[in-house]
Amino acid sequence: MKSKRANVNIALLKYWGKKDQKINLPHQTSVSVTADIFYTRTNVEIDEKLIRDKVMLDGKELTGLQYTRVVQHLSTMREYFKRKEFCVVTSVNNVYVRAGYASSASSFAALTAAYVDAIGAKVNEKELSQIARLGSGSATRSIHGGFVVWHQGHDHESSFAEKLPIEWPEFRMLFTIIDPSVKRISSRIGMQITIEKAPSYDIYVRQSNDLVAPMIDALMKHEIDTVGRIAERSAELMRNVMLEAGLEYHTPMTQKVIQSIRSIRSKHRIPVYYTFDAGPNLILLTLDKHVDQVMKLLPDVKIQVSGVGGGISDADL
Ligand code: 2P0
Repeated sequence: MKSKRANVNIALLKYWGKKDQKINLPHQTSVSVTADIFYTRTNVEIDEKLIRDKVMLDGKELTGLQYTRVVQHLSTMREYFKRKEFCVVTSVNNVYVRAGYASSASSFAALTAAYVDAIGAKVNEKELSQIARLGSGSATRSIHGGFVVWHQGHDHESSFAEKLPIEWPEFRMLFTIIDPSVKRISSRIGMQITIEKAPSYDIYVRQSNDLVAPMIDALMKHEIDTVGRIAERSAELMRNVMLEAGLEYHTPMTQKVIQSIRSIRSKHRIPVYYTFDAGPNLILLTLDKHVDQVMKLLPDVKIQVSGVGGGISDADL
């Protein structure tokens, strides 16, 4: 069965908060790198005989909240393209779903691309990223490969992702599996709680947006130390407002591994940095030539190494 493949992406500058929940309009511009090891493949078949959508995920028919979220995005796309027919969605994930790795990014990017393909609409990548955003914010960035900026914009038209003109094949992401259990509070809910409860949320937004130009500049120059330092700052700024709102996604083990990363950097002079999403697992940022040494220095941490991945592509399912 033919399908569309979308890879997960890791935000080097984080998106954490919506100005408009209906269209996932973010409070900040974010920058990401697309990973090549975790991805979703999705097929969509339009079926005029169906009276409701059918969604198969990893061999099981979806029900409940997950089903509702997929159907909401399908309904949004039907409205957008002025279509009526229901469809069968078949999707396979090879992502640590809901462990804090952005499975919704690859899922909604693949679903968007597969639906557009199924109805035969002619849509360019910019528009595809706008439509993917309506399903899940981070999905807007997974349309593209490489290093990507999601311009926050001020409405549907101006909020889209764009691939940056950066080739950096030596860049590596090391996905640690510190705690693979399902996270307690989804990002969607966590963001809302943060906006409502964190007193310094507005300051956070300004500090976050101030990092965009320096991050893009450092990526352009392949300066791993600057990229790593800014990525850590972005993640820690996000964590500070989460904590202000009473949200803690880290475990003691997360903090212990962060200390190890800092010590590897200072003692061994290895450029390795960390980032994290709304979960306990860290993603380490380094270069190809340092991967073996980093893994040797973290013998107790389960790690999966990823290079830089491509954008939406055709794949067999
Ligand atoms: C990011 N995260 O920039 C941030 C950092 C998690 C922490 O985007 O509600 O699943 O679907 O727009 O995209 C995860 O949030 O949230 C996310 P919705 P999403 O990668």
